[in-house]
Amino acid sequence: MTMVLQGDVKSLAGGPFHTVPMTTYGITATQGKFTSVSDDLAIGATVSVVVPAMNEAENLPHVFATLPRWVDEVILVDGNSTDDTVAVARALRPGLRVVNQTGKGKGNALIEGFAAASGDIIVMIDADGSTDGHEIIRFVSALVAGADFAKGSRFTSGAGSDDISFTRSLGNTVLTTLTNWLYGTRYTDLCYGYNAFWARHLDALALDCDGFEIETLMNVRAAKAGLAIQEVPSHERCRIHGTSNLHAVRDGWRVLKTILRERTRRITVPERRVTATVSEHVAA
Ligand SMILES: Nc1nc2c(ncn2[C@@H]2O[C@H](COP(=O)(O)OP(=O)(O)OP(=O)(O)O)[C@@H](O)[C@H]2O)c(=O)[nH]1
Ligand SMILES: [Mg+2]
Repeated sequence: MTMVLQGDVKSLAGGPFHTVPMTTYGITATQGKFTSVSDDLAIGATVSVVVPAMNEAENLPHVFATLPRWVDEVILVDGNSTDDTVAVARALRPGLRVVNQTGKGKGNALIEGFAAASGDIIVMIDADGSTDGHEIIRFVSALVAGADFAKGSRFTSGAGSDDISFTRSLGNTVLTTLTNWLYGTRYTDLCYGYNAFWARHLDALALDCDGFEIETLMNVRAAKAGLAIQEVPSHERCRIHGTSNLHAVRDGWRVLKTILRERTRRITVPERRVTATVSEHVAA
């Protein structure tokens, strides 16, 4: 049986359609087009994948190979790479959209990529091979089933990490616990770069930071905005080639400051606009 969500919900196999009003699920219709995303699920929402990348040319063949074919749009946000990141990405993925990041940092890259995305659902994954595109279905399923924000976790049932060190794990646990205490959340993982959300919530998230604290900011703002958040089990792999851009102490400090500052900070909703250059590439 194939379930069709984000549109009317229909049973497709073995008989007449049973249509359930979309409002039952608290979602609105997009258009009459449905995409089959698995043997059991078809969705009416479009999906954009935003990939921040800085010198990841060697990893992109692996990363792009894991992306499901039903993804509508892939946006690579290039952080002024000095290797062949953009050329490799374009060769691998006809129709790829490239955003040339105007600022610095992963946070800035994601914000500019999100602003350029046209999908109903936005998924963020890393370009170093640590996040597996095959898991996108889990995030999308959580969203079409009713979540506003699907948050990857390496520390929930069925999840894991091949990569996290003892020090990072300890730091993440402390920061996650502090966040849960201050914001009444029940997160099992705070600093993980695999999330997905409905694009319509971008204004509520009002993202405005530059660095690796972006994931924390998203998690905290989603809670402050009262979004329905669902954790999704994810298995983090090791970066395949190259070295991490994250510095545990410097970036941990930025995360801590973000958690504390957000307690008293009112969110000002910025105008949603594309500030970076976007170039389309269609294969000949
Ligand atoms: N465009 C852009 N991408 C960035 C920037 N900094 C990091 N990234 C990308 O963001 C993703 C995550 O960065 P990593 O350096 O792997 O950091 P991390 O995954 O948090 O840390 P590790 O677990 O050690 O790999 C990768 O795809 C990077 O290429 C940046 O300034 N600009
Ligand atoms: Mg990484």
